[in-house]
Amino acid sequence: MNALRRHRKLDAIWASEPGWKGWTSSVNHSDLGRMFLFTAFFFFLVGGVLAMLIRAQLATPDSAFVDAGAFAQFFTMHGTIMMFLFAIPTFEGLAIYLLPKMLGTRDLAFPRLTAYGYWCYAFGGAMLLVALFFGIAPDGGWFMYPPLTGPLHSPGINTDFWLIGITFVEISAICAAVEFTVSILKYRAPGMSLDKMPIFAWYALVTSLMILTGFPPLILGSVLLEVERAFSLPFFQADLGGDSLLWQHLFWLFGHPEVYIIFLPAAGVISTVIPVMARTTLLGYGWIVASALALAFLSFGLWVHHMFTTGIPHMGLAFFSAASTLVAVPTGVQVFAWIGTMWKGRPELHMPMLHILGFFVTFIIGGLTGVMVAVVPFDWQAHDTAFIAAHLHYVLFGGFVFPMLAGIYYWLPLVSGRKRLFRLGELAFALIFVGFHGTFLAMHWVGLLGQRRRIETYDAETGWGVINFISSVSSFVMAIGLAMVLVDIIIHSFVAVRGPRNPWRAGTLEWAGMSPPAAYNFASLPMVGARAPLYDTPDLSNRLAKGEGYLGAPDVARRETLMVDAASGRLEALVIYPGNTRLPILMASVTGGFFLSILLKLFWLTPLALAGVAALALVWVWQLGARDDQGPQKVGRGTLLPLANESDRSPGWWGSTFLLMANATFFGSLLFGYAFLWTVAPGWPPAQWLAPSWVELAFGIGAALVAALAQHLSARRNRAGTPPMIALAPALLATVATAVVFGVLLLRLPPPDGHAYAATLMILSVYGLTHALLVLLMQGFLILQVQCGYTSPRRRAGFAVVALWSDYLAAITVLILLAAHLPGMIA
Ligand code: HEM
Ligand SMILES: [Cu+2]
Repeated sequence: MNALRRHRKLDAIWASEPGWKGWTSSVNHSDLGRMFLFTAFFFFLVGGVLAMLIRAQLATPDSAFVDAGAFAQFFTMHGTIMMFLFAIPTFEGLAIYLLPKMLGTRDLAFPRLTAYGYWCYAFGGAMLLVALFFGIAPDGGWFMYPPLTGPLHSPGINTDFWLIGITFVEISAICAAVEFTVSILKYRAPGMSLDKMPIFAWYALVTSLMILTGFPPLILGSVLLEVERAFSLPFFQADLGGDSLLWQHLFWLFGHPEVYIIFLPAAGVISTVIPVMARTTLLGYGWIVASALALAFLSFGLWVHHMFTTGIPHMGLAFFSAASTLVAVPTGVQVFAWIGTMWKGRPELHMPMLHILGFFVTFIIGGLTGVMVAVVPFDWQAHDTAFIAAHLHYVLFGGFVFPMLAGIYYWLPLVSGRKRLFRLGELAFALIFVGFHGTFLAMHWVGLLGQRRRIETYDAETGWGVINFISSVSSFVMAIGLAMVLVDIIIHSFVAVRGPRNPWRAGTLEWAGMSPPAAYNFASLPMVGARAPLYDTPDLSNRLAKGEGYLGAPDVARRETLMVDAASGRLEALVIYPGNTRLPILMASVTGGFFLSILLKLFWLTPLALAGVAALALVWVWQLGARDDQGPQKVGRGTLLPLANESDRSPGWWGSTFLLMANATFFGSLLFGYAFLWTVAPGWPPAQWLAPSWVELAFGIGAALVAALAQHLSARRNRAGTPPMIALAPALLATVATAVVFGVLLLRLPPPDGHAYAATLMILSVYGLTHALLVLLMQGFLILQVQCGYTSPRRRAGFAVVALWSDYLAAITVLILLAAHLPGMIA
């Protein structure tokens, strides 16, 4: 097959539908990555306009440009949009677009999930925009502290938009994180062992693991606060056994790691761009990976430094203060590795490099003020002043926006296949740089003079007028610069001339495909033997186009890629992807129906929407089944591989594993909340207990364990070729028994709106019941598959997946029942 015929055939298999249809049915990562980035930049614009409104209001003393209520919505929505609808989605979009190309594969692990995540993000973001448009946007600050945001002080719908919209958007972050983790570990080019992975993939892996463990506490917090607002269960109300500090703990358990979730991808861009611009290799690859891991690990122990002024015990203050200053160490390692890389090579000052220099200056200043506020006595002075707002912008703008601008200019020629025509970018950079420092140096200054953050006006006597005026004028200079970048990109996309394939002469695989990239990325998949394959094999692109790699003979019309061993990169299996479908957008709409039903208090709709999601999920999974065994498949270069779905460790198994990791953090945060309230909240222990029962405890734990064991037994029987139903039926029955135990627990609880104790137990039981029902659904589905001939000793992937979930159910059942019964028995 010649290169042109190969291209035509692959294109026919992989292309999205033309026109409008393609937007809603594409599951291709290049399309979805671009859609993510486009939407995220749109939100950056909205957030930027809000920032301009804030700065316009603060420019002069006694300003009456906007009133206090609107101002509160503006700063809340600015912070919310920038953190949740711009920064995280920009990382997601960039990684969705780039990762498969860098890793040498054809798509991410779960293409339909990519699309589902995008639509959840788009719909959730739209909900917040609607609120802003109608003037009913959230106004309690981006960290939403109760009791201000509780039912008593914020009775309107504003806060609900935040809690529900952000939870909806978070789904997309969890989807993307599961997807990146599995793709990076399992979907690489053969031969790419972990130590040959492009550095950006390492950062994306660490970031994804952080999302999986960092976002669930926030999701939990939002769920609890929304439940408190909608159904009066008191989690954060001190007079009913709750504690508003619980929110702060849950929020900052997420919020502090969030800063690194934003910074690490940016560091990944910097580590990718600097060596190429300096015409050398990255200095200290191993050290950089180690320090990224160390940062991730450390960041989870630091959340309390956002709460230094809440009356934490002195020992705690000392510990968290020391830990916070310690973060400077791994960050420093990376900064020195970057400087060393430039030292080693011969840096050229191309456009991306300008923004990297902007990053260095800004981020280092932000890091220094960060060490200042890690020192408790200073923080007591600076807390909630403009100084903190300025510090956070130095870190976020310096540590994220500048690197992303560098990344845009670096990868733009790849995306468009063109080269830049005018030198607009250089001027834009100068304006952004000067404008940024003018704005926020001034804010440090008035902060030290005592200006609090989030105030909408101040007296002329304060003497802050001139400084604020400088800040506001500078911010408009910055805005002009940012607008100029936009114009530059638009001109580039439509007017500029065709450029060479690999203009920066980079060594990583994303430059080895066509330019602009084809829907299938590579005509055949490379065998990788080095960290920079294009330096090793300069004619790699042509050889891949000629079909010298794997999967270069598209005889059957199906989307294929390879799966490898996670550590060594040895070939393991052939993966077949689903094609274009509108299932993801449909499922995201029904998911949206669920969230809307709660927002608008249309509770009759809630169970309908849930049933809809479950039904669509079953269709989704059913489509992956096969009626007969395929056996080993030819993947080119004389190699035979089994299908990924004919193994125990299928993509679904890997996906479930990491999804359960996020789920377990959610559950762990819930137990943490229970223990936290128990130890510090006023009014514990409660007057009224659940009547504890040894029988229930033993019966529930027994049932859940039997279910898990029988599930494993069914997998073993199926693999051995003996009928699995004999074990599946008891597994199903034992799961029913587990569900009944949770149901009984729910009915026996003291009134949940009376005390936080009963409220927390209620959430725990609902969590257990939901999981029992979920496992029931899976078992029922598996039984249906067995009955319809969709399983065999070879086609056994489903058994391992259900076993994983029923193990999880057993574990949480034990913990929930112990939490419910033991305290009462001991007391
Ligand atoms: C585009 C240039 C930007 C300007 C001019 C700007 C300006 C401002 C101003 C004036 C405030 C209010 C401070 C106060 O209330 O005292 C603010 C708050 C905030 N900004 Fe920005 N900002 C910009 C970009 C960003 C970016 C890129 C991020 C994050 C990725 C961000 C995140 C935040 C957050 C989290 C808050 C706190 C909101 C709150 O207090 O609830 N900003 N910004
Ligand atoms: Cu922090």
